Amino acid sequence: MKMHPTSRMLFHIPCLTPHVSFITFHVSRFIFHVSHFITIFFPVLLLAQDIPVFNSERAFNFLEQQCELGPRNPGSSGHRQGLQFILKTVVPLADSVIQQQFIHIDPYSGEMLTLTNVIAQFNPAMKKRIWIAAHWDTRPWADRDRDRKKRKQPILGANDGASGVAVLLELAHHLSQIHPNVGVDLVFLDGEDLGKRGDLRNFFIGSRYIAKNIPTEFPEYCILIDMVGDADLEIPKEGYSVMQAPHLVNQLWQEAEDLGLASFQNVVKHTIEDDHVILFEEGGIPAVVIIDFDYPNATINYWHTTEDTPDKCSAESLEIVGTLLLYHIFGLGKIQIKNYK
Ligand code: 1BN
Ligand code: ZN
Repeated sequence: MKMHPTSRMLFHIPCLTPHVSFITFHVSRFIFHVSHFITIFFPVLLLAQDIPVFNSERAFNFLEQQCELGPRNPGSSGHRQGLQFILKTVVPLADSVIQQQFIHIDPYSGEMLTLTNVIAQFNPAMKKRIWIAAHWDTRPWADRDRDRKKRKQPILGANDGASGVAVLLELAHHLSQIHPNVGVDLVFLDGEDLGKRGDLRNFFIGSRYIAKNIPTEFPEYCILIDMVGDADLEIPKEGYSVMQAPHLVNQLWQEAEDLGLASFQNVVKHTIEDDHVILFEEGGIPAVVIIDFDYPNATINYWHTTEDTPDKCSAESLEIVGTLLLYHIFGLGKIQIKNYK
């Protein structure tokens, strides 16, 4: 497995202003460097771990393989196959896999839907844990399609569904080989997109269930990823996340800056109700979302349309988000785990 040399990315030494005499300047610069080495570098060197390199090709393949199953809305054959695809991939990689299966009565049709949250655990014995989550179901209706005739069709969800799962499955490959100093649960949530437009009570069914039935040690925090495959990737901070876990948001966007990931923008642009709000409000878990809501941009929209297909996504976008998560899990992030409430 390829590794990032951790030291290449972590250190930056600020310049001193040249208004002191030559000797004073060099002596003070020496003391400055030595003291910085002791206070910053030494603990980092002790704690730093090699950071695996995200395999963007394999990740994009996970996205395509899900889309080949067709729409994965609950009740469909694609949904049943989507679950089997996730299980088939994570069971050989994870230390343990929990399936949380439950029945949901669809309020619009009265249909009984079987929903399943999947939790792939790494280091399950560790009390200190974080959740990395994504929804795996896709929306039953393309209700924002520009073609009215298509608005009752289910969507393929290359970005809205498959992209987050693809990143999680790629993370599973790395977590199976190198163990970070924290327990990690990859949480695949079902029933995220079951609500009609404007009816938020009927979205986020899987996260409502897991929030009330937490099957792991209580996590320190949760990072949700959603719509991270957009080929034109732009990820501003999200409003609820900033309110729910401001330190975690700042840490993640700082880590993105450390890595030079320019798609992460240090502005709050949208306030979006997603699974992270339910996990926080109903489960008490400090939760944030990494989401590119302008898909592909502020003037064109593929979100909740039949145009949410793999050609609108890219391996590079998955790599950007996956690289940040690997850096967070294996790198400096683990030093800073604390109470995010
Ligand atoms: C995100 C992707 N969401 C659904 N698909 C959550 C959401 C629901 C965002 C309603 C805005 C409105
Ligand atoms: Zn959606």
